[in-house]
Amino acid sequence: MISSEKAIQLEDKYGAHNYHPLPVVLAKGEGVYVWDPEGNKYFDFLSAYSAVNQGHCHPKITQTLIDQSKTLTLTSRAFYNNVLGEYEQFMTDYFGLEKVLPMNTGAEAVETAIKIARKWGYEKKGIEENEAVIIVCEDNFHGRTTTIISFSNDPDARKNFGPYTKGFVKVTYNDLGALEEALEHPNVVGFLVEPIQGEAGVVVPEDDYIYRAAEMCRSKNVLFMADEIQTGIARTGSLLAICGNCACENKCERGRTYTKPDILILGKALSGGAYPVSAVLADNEIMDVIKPGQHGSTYGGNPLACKVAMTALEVVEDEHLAQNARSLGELFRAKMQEIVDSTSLFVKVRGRGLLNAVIINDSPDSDTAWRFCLALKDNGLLAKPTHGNIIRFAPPLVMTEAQLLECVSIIKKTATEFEL
Ligand code: IF1
Repeated sequence: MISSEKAIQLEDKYGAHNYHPLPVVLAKGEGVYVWDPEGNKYFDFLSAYSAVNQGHCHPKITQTLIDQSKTLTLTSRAFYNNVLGEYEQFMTDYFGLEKVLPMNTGAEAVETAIKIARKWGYEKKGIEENEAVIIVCEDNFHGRTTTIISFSNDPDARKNFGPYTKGFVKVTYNDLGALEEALEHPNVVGFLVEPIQGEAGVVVPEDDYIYRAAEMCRSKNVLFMADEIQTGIARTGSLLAICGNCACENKCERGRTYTKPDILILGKALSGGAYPVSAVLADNEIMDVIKPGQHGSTYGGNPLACKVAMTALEVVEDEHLAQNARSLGELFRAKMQEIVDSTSLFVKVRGRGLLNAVIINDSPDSDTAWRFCLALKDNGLLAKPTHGNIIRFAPPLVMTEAQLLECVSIIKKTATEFEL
């Protein structure tokens, strides 16, 4: 096996420099752990940006991948395959919407949702051609395609990638007044929102924000479009973050604060990290605006993806990952709060379920969060700064309480030793 040093050199020399990784090379993963080529073991506190909620190389998911890869992997949608229909039934049952459109990556699913919303706007709402508007939030992150970065306000994501796609207006996140005002515009077809803003630094809105935003959209005949790519699949302590505080797992009773989205966007942990799988769900009334030839993807809906996703979702249910994320999340924030109170390094811990962040007591332009992550790595825990002085903590949801407490002591030890 090549050394860490060699692996880093090769990426540096032959790969585009579109990332700035922490200097650690991962060669193996199992559950909540990853190993480098030299055999050092780490707790993974990023979970591939919340794609491996089910843990690294989950044996059931891996087995499904192996079995189906020996049977049939890709047919294209020029023909039917014997898994897609079963998967579509499974998905619509699981998430409670009538139809699903399968894609591969998160950004593709967001693009799909945008296309569906616009088409619905023209064909069902009677908006004049090319005039549809979608409301998005300041500091959103929905992916990297040309259209999606057109409505980003992150200069790195946008600058010199223009000309930009039109038809988006931005409102302040977690501000119902701003949304209400934007909804007055007669050409609005949808409101696209992250139930918790991930990339912005795990920004958790007011408890009733999502619920009320969806109600406001409904009253204006505007589609409520939930991007649950990062927050979904049990990450925040319920199957979907829009389940709010209801006590569901998967067979959810749809508690009082559950918000039914008009368009639900999923990706990442839909496959448990084994394969790129994304999906858009909506009821017939909305999904049926898409007709043959109007949207698709070579790999979307392939039998390998469908089988992997079904197993990945079964694992979420069988292993009670939403419940585990919920209870471990509460424990994590309580323990981290003690560290926040007893050291000067952190200002705040926030999050929901196992999607959490700590804010470092330094300017957003400082490299303190980066240096702290390097120190954490040296102590056996991998996390990554999001925006300057914020560190996201998002371990796989298969973590045990004992493992979580071990991680908290690593963070505490690192914080105590750390020189600002
Ligand atoms: C990268 C963050 C996570 C997402 C939401 C769509 C997508 C994402 C809410 C697109 C992707 C990623 C991609 C990753 C960094 C990352 C991220 F730091 F930006 F916020 F997860 F924490 N909607 N999120 O979070 O999905 O096309 O990537 O499959 O390296 O850019 P994708």
